[in-house]
Amino acid sequence: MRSFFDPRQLRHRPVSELHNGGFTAYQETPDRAESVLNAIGPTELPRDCGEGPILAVHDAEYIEFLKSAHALWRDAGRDGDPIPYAWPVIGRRALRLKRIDALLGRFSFDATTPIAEGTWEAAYWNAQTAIAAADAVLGGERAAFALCRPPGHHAGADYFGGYCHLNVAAITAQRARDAGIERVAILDIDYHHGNGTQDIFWERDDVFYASIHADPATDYPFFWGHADETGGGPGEGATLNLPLPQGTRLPAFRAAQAQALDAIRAFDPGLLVVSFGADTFEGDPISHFELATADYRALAADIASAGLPTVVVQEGGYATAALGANVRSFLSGF
Ligand code: OKP
Ligand code: ZN
Repeated sequence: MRSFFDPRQLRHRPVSELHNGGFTAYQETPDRAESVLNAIGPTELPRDCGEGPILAVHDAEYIEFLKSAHALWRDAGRDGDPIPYAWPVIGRRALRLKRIDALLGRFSFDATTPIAEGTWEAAYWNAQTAIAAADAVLGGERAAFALCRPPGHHAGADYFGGYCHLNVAAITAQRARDAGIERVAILDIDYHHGNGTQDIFWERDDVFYASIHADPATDYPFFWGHADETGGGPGEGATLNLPLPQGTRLPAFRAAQAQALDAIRAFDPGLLVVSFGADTFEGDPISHFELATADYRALAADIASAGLPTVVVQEGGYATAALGANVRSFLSGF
């Protein structure tokens, strides 16, 4: 399978994250990508398609913020990396304040995701990697893999969080729409619900979003991904959430995925985007499903049997040493 990656994606290197009331080493490391690269062999560099396909999904003011946030933080005299800590929650006016602290709160939904010096450059090339995989499939490949890192599915049109800045799955889906594919489906099988992807396509009937994830009653991101969230307005019915309990193993996961694939087949998309997270792995340090390395091949084979042109984008997976083998197992199912 053609696979894409750009080494500039490694330049996002926050030092620490707020976790369980203290600062711990940042989990979403560049080593994750190295683990995958070592396991899957050579990848292709993306070409530079510019900001157009990013702005087709994300708000221009948000993109300007991402580019400038780290420098504004330094200008304010701060060490370390910017982390939001104050938000304009319900009832507050959407003020266009200039202060970096206010901007951080305006354009985020949580405090887990610092913006390091190289974050914009990494996020930009991360998006180009996804676009290159999309273009390969739009050009006739049966399937392609984008080794995206950082992940993307928690990022909304105008917010970051959950280790994500640019929503690579959404950018991929929109790329296909703009190339003339009338209906696109996204299957999100990361351990966590992809709140950003859901929000971006919530009111749209041309992009179907199906997600299998840990029940948000017990797991991050808590406020999205419940089974009764099915889309709004013209998008009613084009969002499908299948939360599963902690401890889920292959049989239950596979059954949920079969249900999602049935709904996707009924939607009759011209292209499928898979948000693939390997944080469903039994050895994952921040998650609580029990999938084994060999299980990923079986899940991918079920997806491949849907017979759709498919772009796989990497999302989570934090058991770094095993991540490469898990991704290789998944890709082998195609
Ligand atoms: C990104 B992806 C903080 C727990 C939440 C953020 C998880 C982000 C997961 N103590 N941390 O893999 O969906
Ligand atoms: Zn995840």
